[in-house]
Amino acid sequence: MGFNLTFHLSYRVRLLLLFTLCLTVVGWATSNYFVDAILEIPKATDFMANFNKATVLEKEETLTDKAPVKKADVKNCPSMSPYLIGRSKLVFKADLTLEEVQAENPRVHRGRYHPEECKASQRVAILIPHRNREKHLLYLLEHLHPFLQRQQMDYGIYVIHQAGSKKFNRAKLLNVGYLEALKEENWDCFIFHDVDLVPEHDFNLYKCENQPKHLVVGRNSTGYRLRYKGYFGGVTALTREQFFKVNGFSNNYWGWGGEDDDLRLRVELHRMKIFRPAPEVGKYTMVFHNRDRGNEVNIERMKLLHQVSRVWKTDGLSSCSYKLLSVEHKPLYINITVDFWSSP
Ligand code: UDH
Ligand code: MN
Repeated sequence: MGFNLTFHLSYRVRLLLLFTLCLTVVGWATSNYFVDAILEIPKATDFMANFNKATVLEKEETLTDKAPVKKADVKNCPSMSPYLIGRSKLVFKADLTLEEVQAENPRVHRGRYHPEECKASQRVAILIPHRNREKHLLYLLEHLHPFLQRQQMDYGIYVIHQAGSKKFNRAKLLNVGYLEALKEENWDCFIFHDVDLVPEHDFNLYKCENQPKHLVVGRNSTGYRLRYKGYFGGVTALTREQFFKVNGFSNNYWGWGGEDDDLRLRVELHRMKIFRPAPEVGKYTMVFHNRDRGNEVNIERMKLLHQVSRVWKTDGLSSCSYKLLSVEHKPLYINITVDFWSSP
């Protein structure tokens, strides 16, 4: 009986041990499966994950800013830079070279600059859609670098170049600029900037507000008047979050016109209001040009504008596909070249 009981007990204990072992193995296998699954999600939605990380980082930064811990000796830049000079008469020299502009801007490296004397409140990416406008780009770089430095901005200039000679797509290039620029820096603010518009007044601050901003109140070619009520083209400033919220620009405007109105509609659909500087401050000179080949008026634009409220969620940053051909860090700007016609 004694022997029988011991045998019986040890049999039960062995059974229990075996059962526990099985449970451990199953538990370990499933936990590995779930960890793998979790690791897969960011791979699939790389951009979303990066964006969320960026947002979280910003929140943490704000918190640490408020904490009594002193991070560095560098003070925040004043709300009004002491270097501003107001309106200037712009001169465009016919024989200007890139080397001259480089020599004038020794403190710009790889397209970026930040003030040494203070910490700027925002990191600002200037995005310029471009094809076949080298002279305009040269004039813009010549004026924009000293202008932004007088404003004590922490900035980077990105030129997004469309490869090939098929229809131009300004809006899609700007979406690419946003996505690619965020891969190398957590920019707070984006300035979407035509290559031929040069700001005349340095009180026109190249930073973002709590509402999307339209900086071109008037340009020389239109008698410095707003082109039409609701015009939202030329140069605009949206924070990383404002632009993300509206899913960026539509990718479907090929040729000239409509994409800026589409962005305005997206902004209004999200109950945001457009902010503009005073007319005296929002003055630009447009370097003269004719209509480019490959950028003919888009006759589809009215049709597209009627469907914004239906399609904004699926047409924009979330669906912007392109083939990245190169990212070159030149001294005065970062050149991104993309192809829209071959698969990514
Ligand atoms: N862009 C290029 N290359 C092109 C077309 C457009 O770089 O081939 C970019 C550039 O940044 C330009 C922006 O897209 O500033 C907007 O295009 P645009 O300057 O052609 O548009 P805008 O409304 O002029 O200024 C339209 C043609 C006006 C003809 C006027 C004739 N007097
Ligand atoms: Mn133009």
